[in-house]
Amino acid sequence: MARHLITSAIPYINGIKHLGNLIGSQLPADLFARYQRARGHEVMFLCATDEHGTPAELAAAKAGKPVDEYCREMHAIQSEIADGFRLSFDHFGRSSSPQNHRLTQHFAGRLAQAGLIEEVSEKQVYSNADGRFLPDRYIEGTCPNCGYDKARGDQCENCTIQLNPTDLINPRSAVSGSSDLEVRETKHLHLRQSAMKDKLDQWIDSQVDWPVLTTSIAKKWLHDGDGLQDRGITRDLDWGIPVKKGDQDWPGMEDKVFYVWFDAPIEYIACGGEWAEAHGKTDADWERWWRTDKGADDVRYTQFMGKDNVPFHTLSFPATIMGSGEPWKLVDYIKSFNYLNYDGGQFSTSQGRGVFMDQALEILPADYWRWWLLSHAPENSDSEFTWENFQASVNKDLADVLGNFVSRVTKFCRSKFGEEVPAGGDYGPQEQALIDDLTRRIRAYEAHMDAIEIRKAAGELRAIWVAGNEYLQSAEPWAKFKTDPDAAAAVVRLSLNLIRLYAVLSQPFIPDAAATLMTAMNTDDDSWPDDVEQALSALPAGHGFAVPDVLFRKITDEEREDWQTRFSGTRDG
Ligand code: B3M
Ligand code: ZN
Repeated sequence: MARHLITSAIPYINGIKHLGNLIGSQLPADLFARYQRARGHEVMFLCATDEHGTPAELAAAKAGKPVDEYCREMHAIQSEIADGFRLSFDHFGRSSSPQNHRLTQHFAGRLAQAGLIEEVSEKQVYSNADGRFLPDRYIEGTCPNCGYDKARGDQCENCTIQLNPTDLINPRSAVSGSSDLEVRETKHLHLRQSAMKDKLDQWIDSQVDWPVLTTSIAKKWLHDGDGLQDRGITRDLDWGIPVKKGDQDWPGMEDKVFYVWFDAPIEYIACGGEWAEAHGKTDADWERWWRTDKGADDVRYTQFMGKDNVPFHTLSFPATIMGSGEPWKLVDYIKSFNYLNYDGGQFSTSQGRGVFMDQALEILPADYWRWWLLSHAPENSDSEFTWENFQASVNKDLADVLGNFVSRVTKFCRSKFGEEVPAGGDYGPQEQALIDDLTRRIRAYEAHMDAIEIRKAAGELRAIWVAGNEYLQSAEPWAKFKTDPDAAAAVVRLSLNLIRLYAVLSQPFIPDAAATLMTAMNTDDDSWPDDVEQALSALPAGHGFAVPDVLFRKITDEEREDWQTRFSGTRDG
């Protein structure tokens, strides 16, 4: 039994995520976690909400709520939606947890001891009226480029030009509106990533099996321009993890918090501690996943994320871990994704464009979305969601192929033999050919799943469903029944067993349908088909079953048009 530690990029707290976010990390991570569990391996699957930084503060202000209350509520909402999509996290934590506060401060202390943190004096805008330094995006003014009067200190949203706060004409505080601003000196902490450049470079080079998307992004950041830059890891915000060295105060850092991207990946580890606390476990129980001196040396750690998150996971976070000089588990494999586009444009949270996770579940059950998203995962290039394609895939793959097979077999059996697996007849050459074909295909499916080649795995699973349909079509139990009922019984017995096999193989993709099939087949034998012939006799003659309700319904043209219109604009808030 192998041990798999799996993390998904942790979604920002500011609002409900769209389907592009879902397929960019959480859903593929769930597929992999479910698959490894189904193969009998031990899995620790962790995710959390990313609760710090300006987006959280701004979203809370917009909602008119204190930021801690806003985060608590949004965490509960995101957690419920994750359940709705059947994301099988062992724990869905929060980056604002006490565990993450302690661990983030601990790492900062270790990095400081190792000489990897530098205090840098910077000039920054201070607001007298607010009594605080303002982060760049908390300063508003007129854009020097296009004249837009609500440009932010980091960027003008109107013409997209990158700005410095001092570029703005008539700058004012976005917090209070006050224009009583001045530039003052203040100290910030920088993580000396440049000092670790060679070590990181070697480490990336040793990852021979990583996807090109992952390594090419890391290499670009290591070598392009002036190479790997040191990174500011502190911010002037109220909400966040106070800057300390372990449990010691850090002189000069009293009003500052850590930068969100410093503490967010550390939450992967802290989440293990939250899991232990939530389940009445000990520190040793989570440390055996995360510390190579405490049992994690035989753990395989896989991370899932969108491509924009790759630099932080290939460089900054490993720099934090390596720099600490402590035996924390480093990632073994990073699976990264391109973007999913929406109907001729981009999904956008800020513009409310596309389909959001809560809306998706309002119109169709999770499995419909899971199947489409996973079978169209943006692995090798960006991919696009269109309603036509969604309708076609669901109707064909799920309803016509899988659903139809289940319905035909169970109904035919009920009408001719009753609701139990029929006895009589032996498997002949046609059955043997099917078993051989399925054996080859299942081995290929496993190989794709092990390699996290999601589209290929989905394609193979679809082919496995098709093989059953083709077998049934050519074995013709309905014709055989008239002349040789025993031969028909053998076909039906094999086909009912195929339904159980399909449930086991399909569970990582479509868990609810798989559960429905297992219940209908009246079995909890979910053992993996290492031996296909054996797997196809798991349900013996005389074993009772029930005809399930329609497994997948078809999406009608009216529905498709209706949804197309409903989701063509933008969502408010
Ligand atoms: N919250 C960005 C994102 O959701 C960020 C990921 C953090 S992973 C440590 O895409
Ligand atoms: Zn502008």
